Amino acid sequence: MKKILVTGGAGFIGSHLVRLLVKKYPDTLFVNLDLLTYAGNLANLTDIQDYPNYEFVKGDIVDEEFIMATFDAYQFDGVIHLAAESHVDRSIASPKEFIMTNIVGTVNLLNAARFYWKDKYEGKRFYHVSTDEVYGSLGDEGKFMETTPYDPRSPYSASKASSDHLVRAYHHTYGLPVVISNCSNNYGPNQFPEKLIPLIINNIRHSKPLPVYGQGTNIRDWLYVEDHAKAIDLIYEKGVDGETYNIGGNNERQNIDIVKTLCRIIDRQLGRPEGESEKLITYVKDRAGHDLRYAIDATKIYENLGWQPEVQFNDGFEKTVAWYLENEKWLDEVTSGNYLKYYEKMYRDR
Ligand code: NAD
Ligand code: TDX
Repeated sequence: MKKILVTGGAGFIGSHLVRLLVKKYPDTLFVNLDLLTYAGNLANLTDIQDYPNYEFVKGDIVDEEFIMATFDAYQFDGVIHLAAESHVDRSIASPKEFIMTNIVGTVNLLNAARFYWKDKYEGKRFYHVSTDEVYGSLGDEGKFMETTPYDPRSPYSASKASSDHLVRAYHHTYGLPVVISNCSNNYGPNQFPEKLIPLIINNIRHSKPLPVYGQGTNIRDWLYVEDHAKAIDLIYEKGVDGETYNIGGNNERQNIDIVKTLCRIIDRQLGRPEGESEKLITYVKDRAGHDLRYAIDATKIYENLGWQPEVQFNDGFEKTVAWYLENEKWLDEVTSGNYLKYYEKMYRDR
């Protein structure tokens, strides 16, 4: 049986990807290796936990011995690497964990793949799931292409840029068969409510202030998470070794428009008077080094592999809001305990 290691499969994107892969490829074993940090949650995967081609292993990619032992035990044919510290604000407050997990953790996985594949790379593949933030910040014009020079500006994006470079270096130096994708902002169910969209939904639900950084005019290119998972599957199956693919939603929005749209949809879905939630919008101190605009040119993946987003933004947004409102238990569980401390620390003096 073919065996694929997915790291970070209990997180937001990872859980959508693991679900897709486990259901689509019943003859392949998918091993989900995840440390279950604050962002990892096995409740995201209850529907597939008993599938015969799925296993969960709890562990830390920074722990070299553990990674080598896991490769030794399973003899993986491929790796899809998503495990990461993923929140920009946390990277500003505390960069070191980002260096450890995103850089050292990635190197541990690369070394293990190299060691166990012993230069016999037929049928093997190492896939690094990365971000458009490695390209830096755009002005009013232009989009990120695969050829755009790297210009990371936060500790998070610098750590992801660094791991991208290391993945490419292992390809050029040792011939490791790698692919990389750089994706824009994802939204959808199961996203931890430190990120803009679920945080705003949760605050509207509790009629708490809605913190908008700066003027709210920064722009992100939003993609529904299941479209990202489908792109990862396609790149893993059909991408060319050594290549990078940009993935994006062709769907640029200012943050303030995202927040106002959420207010409107939630007021309607909860039967609140129109305009009620918009009163909660509060402009707060800007994020340090806040990138102005991200936008992806996804021509390469469209022309070479035939991928394009399937979910329209309006439909994806309605579905996303409905999911959080229907899954209050999930939201309540992840927003209790340490989350309250995190929120207090990040937003108290803003
Ligand atoms: P997430 O924070 O929701 O999940 C990260 C997962 O990694 C969690 O399950 C966590 O427990 C696990 N993890 C963290 N440290 C670990 C460690 N040391 N060892 C093992 N597991 C560990 O992140 P996400 O939003 O699902 O992002 C997944 C990947 O996609 C990341 O690499 C991120 O950089 C990239 N990405 C995210 C977005 C986005 O919009 N969220 C966009 C582009 C790329
Ligand atoms: O409370 C908030 N208020 C606010 O105005 C938060 C949490 C965010 N924002 C702004 C900052 C950004 O301009 O909203 C925008 C989106 O912020 P995040 O959800 O934190 O995402 P971003 O910083 O754009 O990074 C995301 O996309 C790329 C993911 O977190 C990364 O993991 C991914 O690589």
